[in-house]
Amino acid sequence: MRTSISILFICLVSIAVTSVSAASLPSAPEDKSQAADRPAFSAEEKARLAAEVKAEFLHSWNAYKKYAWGHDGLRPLSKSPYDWCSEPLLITPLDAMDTMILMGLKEEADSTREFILRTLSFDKDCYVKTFEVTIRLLGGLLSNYQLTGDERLLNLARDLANRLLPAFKSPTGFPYVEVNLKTGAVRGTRTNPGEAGTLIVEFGTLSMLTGDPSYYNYAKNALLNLYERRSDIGLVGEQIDCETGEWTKTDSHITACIDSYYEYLVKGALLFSDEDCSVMWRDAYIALQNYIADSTATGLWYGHADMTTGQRGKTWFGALDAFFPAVLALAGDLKNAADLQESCLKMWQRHGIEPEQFDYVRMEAASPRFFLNPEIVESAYYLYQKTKDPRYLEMGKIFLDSLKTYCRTDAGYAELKSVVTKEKSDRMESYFLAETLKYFYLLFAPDETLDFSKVIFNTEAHPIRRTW
Ligand code: DMJ
Repeated sequence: MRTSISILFICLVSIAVTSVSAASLPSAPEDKSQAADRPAFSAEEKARLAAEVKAEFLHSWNAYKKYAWGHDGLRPLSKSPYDWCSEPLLITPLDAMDTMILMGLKEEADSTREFILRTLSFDKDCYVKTFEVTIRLLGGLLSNYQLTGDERLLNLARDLANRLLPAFKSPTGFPYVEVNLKTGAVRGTRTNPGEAGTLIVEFGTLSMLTGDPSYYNYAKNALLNLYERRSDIGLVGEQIDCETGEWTKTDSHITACIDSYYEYLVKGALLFSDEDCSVMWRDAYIALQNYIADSTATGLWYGHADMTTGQRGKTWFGALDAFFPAVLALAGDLKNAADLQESCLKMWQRHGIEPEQFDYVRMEAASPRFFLNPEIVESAYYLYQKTKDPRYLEMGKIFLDSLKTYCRTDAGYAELKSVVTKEKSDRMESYFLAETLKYFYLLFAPDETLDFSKVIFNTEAHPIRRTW
């Protein structure tokens, strides 16, 4: 057994720190890049692009209101709604609400909030994914509570979290994949680091806002237990059983099933000054640089390797993996963040839009679907905030133009079955409004729209302010 980090019961003392500090994270050398050599984007051009994004948000939101109001999401081709369970959980309105606030759509945000508070009850006999509901609904409630001061949102957040807590009652402390919101029954033992390790921003914030440390401790315990089960070379796999604690898939990478576990180590360290998260990130970062990072003739990528042997597996990277430049930038490694973002741009430009999975040796789509993902825009936004290099505004403009060209419909935006053929698929996920368009907007909008240095975004782009 490795040296264990003891579970620190958090001390809910109120400290007068309002900005999020990177002091506790190990940092790599910063690269100031060539920002000074690039032509600046004029304020007018930035304002024009921000207005364009806002118009696209309204186009998509109004389509949701017209064809799917009161439901979880919109099918833009059939102009019909979809729900996650037999009764709607208002996923799209709740996920999209803080984007409206940031875009200055106050009346729309206010009426959406009143509708949610009038309509939404979590007392539903319905199995939900612990991870998805945490990042979209709990994260959305907490950020909207902070943005509006409406205590009813915090009460709803607490009610939801209490209904999710039975998921954590596994022998390992890793949450079951699904939990029934009414009965507390759980199901799904095969979980992964992404789902088990992407909870501390939301549950930790709830602890800080309510004074009840139990939420933080459940999420932290899951992180510590993942760390305990890392391999001798410091990697985690992509599937683990929450009852036995055994790894059931040992492929290691930064894509789906692992991705945001790394993100929340960095964010947990920053948002809560949590030294354990800082240490766990430091060790993870070393292992990632040793075994997952891949410097090739086509650029810097992060591929696959076996968690036990470190042997290189697939040379695949994908749309979801494009969150990693943002994480590297947040953790202080601007050089690798910038290099990886250049690779992401190459992946995007190969087919005119990024695929779900991309073989970076063959430079071809390995899985050609596209789900309107935000990550590549998120990384452009973080890098722009950290460097002010207009290169990232240029990238954002390229991404926005492609999205409008290939995914826009007369009822919102549609996913693609294939980035090669550009055939559309009938779904617009709530994160398109919560994340993709929010990060586009923040990239182009004036810095005063949201002080980047004072918030930590959850993995669904809901900004959390450290008020404790
Ligand atoms: C979002 O729900 C979140 O960003 C999550 O962390 C990963 N997948 C989607 C968007 O691609």
